Amino acid sequence: MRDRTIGQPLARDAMAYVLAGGRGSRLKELTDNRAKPAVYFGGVSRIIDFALSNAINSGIRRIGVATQYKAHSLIRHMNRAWNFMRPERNESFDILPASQRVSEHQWYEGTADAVFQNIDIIQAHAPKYMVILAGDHIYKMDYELMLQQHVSSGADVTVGCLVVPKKDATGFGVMAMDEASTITAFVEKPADPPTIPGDDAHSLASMGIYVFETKFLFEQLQRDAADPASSRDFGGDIIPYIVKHGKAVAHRFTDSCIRAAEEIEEYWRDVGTLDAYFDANLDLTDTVPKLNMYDRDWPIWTDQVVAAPAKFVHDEEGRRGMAISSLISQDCIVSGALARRSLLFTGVKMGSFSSVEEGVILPYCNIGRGAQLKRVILDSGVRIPEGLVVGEDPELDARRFRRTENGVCLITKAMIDRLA
Ligand code: ADQ
Ligand code: ADP
Repeated sequence: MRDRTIGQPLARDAMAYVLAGGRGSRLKELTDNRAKPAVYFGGVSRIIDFALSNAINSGIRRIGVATQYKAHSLIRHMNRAWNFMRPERNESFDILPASQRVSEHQWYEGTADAVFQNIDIIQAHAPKYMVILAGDHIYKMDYELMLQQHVSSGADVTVGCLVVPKKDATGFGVMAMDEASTITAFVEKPADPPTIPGDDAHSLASMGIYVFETKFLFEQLQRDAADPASSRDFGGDIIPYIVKHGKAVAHRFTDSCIRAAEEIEEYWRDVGTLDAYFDANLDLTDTVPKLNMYDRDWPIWTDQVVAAPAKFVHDEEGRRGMAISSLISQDCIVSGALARRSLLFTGVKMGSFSSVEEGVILPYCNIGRGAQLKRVILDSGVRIPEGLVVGEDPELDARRFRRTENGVCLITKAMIDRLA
């Protein structure tokens, strides 16, 4: 819970800085033309909406987003969805593409460089604290709690962390801490991750989110920029240095922000692979999903297009249009067709006798008459030809589409063009 005795929320003195430049290459063709933070999620949102909504819901009113890889779709989305900040109230929203501001390097070299190159812009907003975030995770978190811990512990840096199975920890920064939560060791992406004392099966992993006092962060970035051996990365360079030479403190993630008692587990997902992405979307079709998207106290803000309501109609032969355990967005038309355990994003059309079972159908797809799709992800704008069957013949599917270990098929426009 928030500590009310501290007085004025610290979030009002903070700037959130979202790192949104990574590709997310394990999402394969889904990130051929857009960065991972721009990938659609949960029927109406994009992945980056979660970090940005957390910032806004935490009370942070100054936000910067560093973009790099294939940023067009991401920038277009943020311009549409996130342009409500008011400079006259000391609010700001800056989109910061790599633009050779302090050096001849065309790109941000690493995550720390993506902040370093924009120091002058941050300084103009004069925040006391910087909350560095990643733009590619699905979770709800109150950053005010992390700011409060940062101030009361007197840390140089506070690192958000969570417990993960040891076998998954190789992809994270892994840390050890003492009883006062001071981080005593930090290794970035270790081949053999150290485990939590007394629990061989789990490790304490960095979420890649950090709180600094701005002045201290700038000193560290300048020191790091002068070090020719550095890769200019928070996880690889800045955090390990502070753990050794200063005071780094761990903040345990709780999605305690306004959780109903019956919500069972802490929810944080990386959705970095197609299977993880598919599962996290499908989870939302459960009767009581682990991630509550209907929480009016912690809304996930996004772009809302001007569109007609979703519509379910009988077709000309009298067959009903139906959706069961599914999320159907605006502007969808389900005509004499069936969607089961599926998500239809904005503007999806399903023709007569077609069916989708366990489908993640991104915006403006068109599913032709009689098509039968099982366990699919359709990229935005895909037109499924009449009568196409997917999910019955694994070998055929694997030849035509990208089929994952768990038997999920990703289908893109280019793959459909190759069928013709
Ligand atoms: P990774 O997620 O592997 O590890 P990285 O690939 O650097 O780290 O991405 C971090 C964030 O920065 C992502 O949101 C990405 O989109 C963005 N990003 C990457 N390169 C960028 C660039 N050049 N410019 C702008 N943005 C960029 C990190 C930490 C680990 C931690 C995990 C948790 O290094 O210690 O455990 O995050 O997921
Ligand atoms: P991304 O899917 O990453 O945004 P796309 O080029 O696939 O990139 O998306 C096209 C965008 O154009 C969609 O986000 C949507 O807003 C819009 N769009 C596509 N098709 C239609 C359509 N039929 N009607 C209205 N808007 C559309």
